[in-house]
Amino acid sequence: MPPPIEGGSTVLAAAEAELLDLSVESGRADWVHATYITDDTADLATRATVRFLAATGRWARVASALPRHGLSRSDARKVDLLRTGLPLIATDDPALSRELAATVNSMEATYAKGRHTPIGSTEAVDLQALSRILSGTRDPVVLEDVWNGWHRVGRSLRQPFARYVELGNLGARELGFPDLGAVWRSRYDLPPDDFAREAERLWAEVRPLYESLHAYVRGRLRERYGPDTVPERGPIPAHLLGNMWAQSWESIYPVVAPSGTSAAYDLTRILVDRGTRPTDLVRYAEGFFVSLGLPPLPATFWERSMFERPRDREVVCHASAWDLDLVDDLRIKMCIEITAEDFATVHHELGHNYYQRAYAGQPYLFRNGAHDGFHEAVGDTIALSVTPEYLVRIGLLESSPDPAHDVGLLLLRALEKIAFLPFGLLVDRWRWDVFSGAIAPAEYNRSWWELTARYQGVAPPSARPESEFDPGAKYHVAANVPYMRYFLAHILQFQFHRALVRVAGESGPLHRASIYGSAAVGERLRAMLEMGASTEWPDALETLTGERRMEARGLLEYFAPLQRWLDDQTRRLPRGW
Ligand code: X8Z
Ligand code: ZN
Repeated sequence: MPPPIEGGSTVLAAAEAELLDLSVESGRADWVHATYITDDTADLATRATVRFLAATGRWARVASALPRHGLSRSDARKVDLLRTGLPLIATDDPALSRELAATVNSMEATYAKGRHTPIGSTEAVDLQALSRILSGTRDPVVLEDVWNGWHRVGRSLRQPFARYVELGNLGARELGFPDLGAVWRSRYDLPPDDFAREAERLWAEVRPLYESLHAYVRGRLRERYGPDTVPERGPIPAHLLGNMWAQSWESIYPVVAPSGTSAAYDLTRILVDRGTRPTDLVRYAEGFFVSLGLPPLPATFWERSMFERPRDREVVCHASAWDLDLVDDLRIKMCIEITAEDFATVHHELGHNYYQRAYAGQPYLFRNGAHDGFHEAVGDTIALSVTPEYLVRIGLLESSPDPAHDVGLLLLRALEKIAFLPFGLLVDRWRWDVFSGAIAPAEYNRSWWELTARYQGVAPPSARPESEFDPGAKYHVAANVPYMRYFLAHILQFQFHRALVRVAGESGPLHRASIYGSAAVGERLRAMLEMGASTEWPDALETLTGERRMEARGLLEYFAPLQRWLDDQTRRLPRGW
């Protein structure tokens, strides 16, 4: 037999060198397209994507043919990552590959350019403006109009989406997968079916808490909007939950907050009153990472990032974090608004940047999160430490509110995090079935709302015909970004938080504990981040938490005081839908 180990490593080294180069080229073209959408930038981005995807597919085929038994553990892992590491797989046919990449780019651009003219207005406005109305208005007629108006954007994505599903599956099948959804599920160091069960296991652990929150919120909305608008036992109308996708409900906190348990402070108000600018918001977030002993962001981050929506051109406003040279050309692209929500989101995005920077020393194929849920969880973990005491320490709050207000703070946090869980799960439950063919194009919309009803207990304001395409009104569906990562991150961030506050030597309830300023936490975090995707994720989890399984225990412990309170509040209310 030839010496396969040598051969394997040589092939992989050649693959990594070429792919690093093409990935940087394609990333730069994507950046220009996302921050300046025109037909020309779309074309350039598509060309670069096709080159990169085609090379990845070619190397995946070469590497898959290597004799597996001769590969080191690390090389075998690289072969798996070559096959499954990207959310899109090119087909062997260059024309079809090009069509696939162009379709995804154009769906993302269509989404980014979506506008609606609200009733009573003469100006067509973007998603952010519509979201502001949805979160700040309580007139159900206005809410329904805004909700309907944005969802109309999904309609034009129906045809291209169906084509993208066909083409995406084609590439997946050429690599030996049944469909693209199976590729997405196979990135978790588990057989794909086991992973689907793992997600359901985690959901079952947190579902009772979600049902309590749901029952409570439905009861309060019923008091506000009346029994004709909000049913006693059925699903909650989606347009009343303060968010376009009913995925997190923190903006209706003022509607559902019980008297006497206000959240004790309004971070949005504080930030606005102080004249905070978008870059200041990012500085706060950077300051947190620096307090852990991590280095400040490079000067180029501040020069090259996009922090605000430009007035003169179309951009993709959906927040994202980038590493353009896969070393230290870190950037975020975001249309920052001065709100508590975006305060949390900048922490989220910088979590990506600090992860990217920490694993930059790894070989190309390991420059990634342990799994994608880890990548999404890092910044959120930091944001969980934005406690009242932390805000006092950085001078945003004068004094820490009385612990009697904790139920208010926890309710606010639950509206953000617990409300999200079923949504985080259902988006890819739906896409997995779409890719597998279990859901046919003629059933796209019906099946979407069936899952929404089943998992979230939420319903559209009125019946949605099959001529609509409501999944397309969600960024990640339009832009081909897998979504299960966010569900996992919403569990993991509490597991991380629980472990790290102990490292920081904090005692007391989890929701009051902050890791701010702890060098010991910084060391622990860095050790995990630097591993990138070089080993199976349980190793990374163990490095950070000492545990090898994803567990909802941290989340349940964090919200335990709220769970007791909700159970008490909802004793006489119906549960479920
Ligand atoms: O897309 C994001 C981030 C960018 S990775 C802003 N998130 C999901 C969403 O907005 O739907 C964060 C939470 C869930
Ligand atoms: Zn993210």
